[in-house]
Amino acid sequence: MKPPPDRTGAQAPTARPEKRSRAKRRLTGGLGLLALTILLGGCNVPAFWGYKGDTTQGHDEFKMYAFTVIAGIVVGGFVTLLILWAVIRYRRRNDAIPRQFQYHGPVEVLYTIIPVVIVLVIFGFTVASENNIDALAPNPAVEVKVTAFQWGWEFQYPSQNIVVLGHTTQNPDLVLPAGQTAQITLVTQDVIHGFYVPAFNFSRYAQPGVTNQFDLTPIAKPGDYRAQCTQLCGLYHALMFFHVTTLPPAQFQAWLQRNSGKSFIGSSSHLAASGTGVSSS
Ligand SMILES: [Cu+2]
Repeated sequence: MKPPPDRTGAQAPTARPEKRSRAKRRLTGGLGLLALTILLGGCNVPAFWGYKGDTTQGHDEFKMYAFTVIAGIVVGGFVTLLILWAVIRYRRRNDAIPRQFQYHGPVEVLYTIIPVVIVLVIFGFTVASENNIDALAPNPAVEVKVTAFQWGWEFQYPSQNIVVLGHTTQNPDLVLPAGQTAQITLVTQDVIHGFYVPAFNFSRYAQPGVTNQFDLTPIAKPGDYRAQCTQLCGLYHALMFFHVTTLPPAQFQAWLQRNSGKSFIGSSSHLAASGTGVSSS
């Protein structure tokens, strides 16, 4: 179909190219400023209502989350600017019909390529983050076998032959060294359970027939964290709590030595004996 004649082209004012280049400069300057703000602010990324996580692995997850939110803000902001620009720049000024056309090849190629590039970049960062989070240290400070069952948890320290067991109303403690890496081997005795420490920003399934291994490197500041099963696993799922207690490395080693070969049920009599002042359950 033949396009209707261009009725606006004849009166293009001479000042327009200059105006356009000024607008372009402003847009480029604005985008540059935005990028600079993000780059400079990179040292202290805002939380965006997310957990930063009290482990190295949790921090990595948080960084990925923050990066994705920032990417969303940049893309959303840019699209909003483009919409506003189009609305204002091409608003109806008179009854003249603007130039009519159906296709704009370069723009269509651009708005296909840019989202694909954005998705690929986010994918790349996701893979890198996952690899960091799932990486297993060759020499962890301690190894713990965690067994989930209906309805409780067993924490076993194979090298020291220590067992901490807890179920329903007797919440057990998972004792870890603060600032050092613990390697967890997670299994289930029956159905699917979820190993979840909210403040660690970390969760893993305990699946029948699957052995999950991961590292947790808590922050150097000792702490006491509430944790729970996140998979509806039967009648007393709601009682499947446990605690994670992180001790300074020297105190942790003392705890290991003192309790070597011992078994505990439920709360932290073994911790109270260590004089850490940590209480649980
Ligand atoms: Cu469970």
